[in-house]
Amino acid sequence: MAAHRLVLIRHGESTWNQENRFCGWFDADLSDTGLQEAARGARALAEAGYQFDICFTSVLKRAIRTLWAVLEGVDQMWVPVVRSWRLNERHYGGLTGLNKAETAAKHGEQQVKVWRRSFDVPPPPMDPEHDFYSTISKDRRYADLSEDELPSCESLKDTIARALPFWDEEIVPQIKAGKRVLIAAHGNSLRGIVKHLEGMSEEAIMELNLPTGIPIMYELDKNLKPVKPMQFLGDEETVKAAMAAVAAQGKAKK
Ligand code: DG2
Repeated sequence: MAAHRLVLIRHGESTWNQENRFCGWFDADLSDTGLQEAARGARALAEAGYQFDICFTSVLKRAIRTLWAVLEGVDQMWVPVVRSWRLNERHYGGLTGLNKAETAAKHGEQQVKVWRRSFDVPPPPMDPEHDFYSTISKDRRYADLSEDELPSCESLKDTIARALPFWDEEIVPQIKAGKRVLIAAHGNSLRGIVKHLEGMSEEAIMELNLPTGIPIMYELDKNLKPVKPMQFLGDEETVKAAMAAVAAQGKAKK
């Protein structure tokens, strides 16, 4: 029997998803398609009668705006929201801003898959000469991070290591207190949470690609173990196509 329900949503398509660029901690906004995806996700939640007591998101506007669109769509804009850099997308280091297909043409699709989906291989670090170094590393939203906390690149393992303390200390107590929780975050920060929740292996998580803007529902037991596989609130064909499209972003253009 499920004791709790948890809803996760990867933000709608961002302008940099649309341009197929590695985004990471760059603060790209939603594209028009992304806004529509978020509104569609909200409609699915509204039609199914979902209610939330508390929401969590990153400090990046593509996730925040998705959350706004969802809360507007379900008419629950009053629900408290907690933002944390610990739910940010993984930091894509020196790859930030590069086109994924062009990077695959240059370095090979296998290398790009390793950078995108391996568990513990980080992308090359972002050095101070990088075009987006100051924009990201000197942003005042990260002023309170210690030198050790502010990354120059992150593997999925690193992303999980900084997201888990927030999950354990801030999110878990809310779920256990019976609060209905919604988390709006990113492809890889959510893959990290999914890996943790499901106890997935490093190999299995490599193959998981989360679609943009489609709510994912978990039914959890009292120890927060899923009692069923994740359920997408969207039709099967759309979900499959969206997941395949994410996987294909790392292919070189023919
Ligand atoms: C994407 C994920 O993050 O990229 O940083 O480019 O979820 O914030 O759009 P998101 C990025 P992939 O790991 O799927 O290449």
